[in-house]
Amino acid sequence: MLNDIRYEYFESVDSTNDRIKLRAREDENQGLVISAGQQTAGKGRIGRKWESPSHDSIATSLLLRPEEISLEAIPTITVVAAMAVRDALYRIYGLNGKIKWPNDIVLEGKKICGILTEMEMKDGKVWYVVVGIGVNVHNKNFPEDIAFKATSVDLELAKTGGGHGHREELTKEIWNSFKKYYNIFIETQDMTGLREEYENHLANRGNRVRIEAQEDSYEAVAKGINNRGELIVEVDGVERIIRTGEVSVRGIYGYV
Ligand code: BT5
Repeated sequence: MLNDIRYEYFESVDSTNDRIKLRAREDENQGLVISAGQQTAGKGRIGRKWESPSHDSIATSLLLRPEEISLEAIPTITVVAAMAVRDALYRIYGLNGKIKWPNDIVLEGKKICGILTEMEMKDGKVWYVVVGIGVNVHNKNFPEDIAFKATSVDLELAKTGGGHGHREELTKEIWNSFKKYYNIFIETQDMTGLREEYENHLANRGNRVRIEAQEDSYEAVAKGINNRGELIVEVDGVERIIRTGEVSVRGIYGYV
């Protein structure tokens, strides 16, 4: 169970995930959140870079110490976190995002949030887990390589009459929402209690997608997720399970 959440804020850090890791190794308790105004070395998955320019976006990470968790349940925490961000954006701003499995929230085909879950083992067990969330809030422009596929809260609100996001308010709403979903998840260590709601918000459900794995790339229809939070796709009438986060799932017309 995740109960109390404690917030710390820094103007600038390398990566909020890395800050949490340092604290975790110093035996900090579960529930610490570290957020930053800016990251100088924000990380995406598999060595990619995450842009979090000065005071435009949220960079926030949470320390978890799930007891007796199985290793295979760890990637599902990313899936749970995606539900929390979607929920928070909807509650505060009415922004009706879709979840692009496993770790993005998208609005009209553009990425507003990315999630990076990391963990460390000790004595053959999960020692701690870090859930890192980046959300674009005030960003108006993005670097050229991502401009076509990135958006922010303010850019989306501008389409529907204006308004601005608020980073602190949104950060707290995200983690409150995460607490709600995580405590449902942790009872069974899977998506049994969350799957239906998740699938209602899954981008590309029922549509053709391209699965891009390292050795292989093919088209499939996205069907939903299983209780482990893995993506179910169908290829020529046969179901396949997409397990690893190291594949990309793309709509066949562009990024989403
Ligand atoms: C992610 O990776 O989307 C995970 C991002 C996690 C960021 C948070 S911020 C707090 C915590 N501390 C960290 O150091 N990280 C976490 P991935 O699915 O691999 O996507 C990375 C790709 O997204 C990049 O290669 C770019 O194409 C694109 N990208 C980078 N910055 C972006 C941004 N601000 N908005 C939209 N897309 C971006």
